[in-house]
Formats: sequence, C-alpha cells, structure tokens
Amino acid sequence: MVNSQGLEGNTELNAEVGIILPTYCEAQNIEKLIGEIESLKMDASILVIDDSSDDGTAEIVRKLQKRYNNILLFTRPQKLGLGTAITDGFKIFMSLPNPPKYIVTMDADYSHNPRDIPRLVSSLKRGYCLVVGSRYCRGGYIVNWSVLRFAISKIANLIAALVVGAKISDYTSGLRCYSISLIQSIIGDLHSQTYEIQIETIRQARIRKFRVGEISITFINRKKGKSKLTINEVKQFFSYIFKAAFKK
Ligand SMILES: Nc1nc2c(ncn2[C@@H]2O[C@H](COP(=O)(O)OP(=O)(O)OP(=O)(O)O)[C@@H](O)[C@H]2O)c(=O)[nH]1
Ligand SMILES: [Mg+2]
Repeated sequence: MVNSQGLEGNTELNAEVGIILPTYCEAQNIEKLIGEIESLKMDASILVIDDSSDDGTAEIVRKLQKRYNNILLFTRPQKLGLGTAITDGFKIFMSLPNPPKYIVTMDADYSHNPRDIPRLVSSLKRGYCLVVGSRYCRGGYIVNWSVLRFAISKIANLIAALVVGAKISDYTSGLRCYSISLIQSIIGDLHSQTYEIQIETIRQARIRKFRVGEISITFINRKKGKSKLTINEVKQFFSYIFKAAFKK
C-alpha cells in the first residue's frame, strides 16, 4: 500500500514507539537489524527512510513488510543526507493518524544494538525528553574504530560540549530516544542536511530547557557495507558547530 505521501505500508498503526532507520546502501545489514528489532516484541513501528539505494535495500524492506505488518518505507529520489532523512522521519511519524509517543533513531549499519532500544525508552519514561545512547560515559564502549575516526568523534564532542553545554558525554551518537512533545517543539528549527542533526537536536532541546540525559551503550563499527561519512559531511558538521557558537 502506498499512500498519498509516497509512504509504503500500514499507516494506521498505533504503536507506542516509532523507530527511524535511515538507509543508504544497507542491503547487507537491514534484514538482520529489522529481524532483531522484531524479536524484541516491543509495541513499536519501524520507518525506513531510504535514499534510492542501488544495492536493493528498499526491495529487502518490501520483502520484510510481507512478514511483519509494522514496517513503513519512505523512498527519496537520491542521497539527500542523514539530517534530512531523520527530520523527514520525524515529520512522517507526526503526520500519522496515531503518532508514537516516543521516537527512536538508530544507524542501520548494525553498529547499534537493538537491545538498547527498550533501555532508552524506559529512561525516557523516567522524566527525560531526549536520551542519548552514549559511547563516552562510564560503561560506554567503542569496538573496532580507527584512531582517526575516534579522534574526529572526540574533537566533535569536545567542541559540541563547549557550544551546547548539555550534561552529556556523547553529542554525536545516532542512537537516541525522543519524546514526541520534544520533536513537535523543535521540528520547525531543524535545518541540518547531514550529521550535524545530532548536535542540532540536542541544542534545540537545551534552548527550550527540555531534560536531556544519556545511558551507556557499546558501539560496534560496521562489519558490512561502507561508511557514508565523507570529508564534506565532516566540514558541514564543524561549520554548524562554529555557527552555533556565535549565535549564543
Ligand atoms: N537515507 C539516508 N541515510 C543515510 C545517509 N547517509 C548515511 N545514512 C545512514 O545513516 C546511518 C549512519 O551512517 P554511517 O555511514 O554508518 O555513518 P556513521 O555511523 O556516522 O559513520 P561510521 O562510523 O563511518 O559508520 C546508516 O544507517 C546510513 O545508511 C543519507 O544521505 N540518506
Ligand atoms: Mg556507522
């Protein structure tokens, strides 16, 4: 079923949690990831935002839609960036007849463990509006990253901490849970195209004095498929942070 927005799947779902999976060429990861999310038997729906991956990612998702009735697929015409994929995901979930109460975002490259989703959601229920899965707090780990990748992430986090000043240790983690009320409040101010979305959401939440927290996670570098992080995206990321610093 394709609705007027170009959304494929059952839009009448009424799940407590909405999970956004942005994909660009994740054919080698998406089936295992969705299978594991489904095995958690949560009250959740899954929304895949695919940028016309040429490796058949969307076809795999369509096949999975026949097995599970809680998967939505939104296909965009070309690679448009992680930031807009996430904001499109927020807008789609908000536009459904029964929007979820909590929205989780996670990478679809199998770096994030689906078993952390229930932990994130229960932390949110304890009074937070945004909970980040942190690799840098006590108990958090990163497995199999290059020194360069780790250094870029650490520098980005140090600068983000200075600019945004939330009491968390990981601003760039893609595994998070948001309350729908937070999303409704910040959506009009989200303009990120790529990875800077992770900082922009926390910054906008802080500006509005929403409670932001974190739980520890273990991040395992992707074993299959290629990273989509390019030098251009790193530049766009730092450019956002520096602009935000001067807006303070
Ligand atoms: N729809 C969409 N998804 C994207 C885009 N860029 C990245 N993604 C997805 O966003 C998630 C994170 O991308 P990765 O390439 O793993 O980047 P990363 O995790 O920040 O960096 P690595 O550590 O190098 O893996 C993955 O699920 C990607 O498929 C994009 O332009 N559009
Ligand atoms: Mg990754």
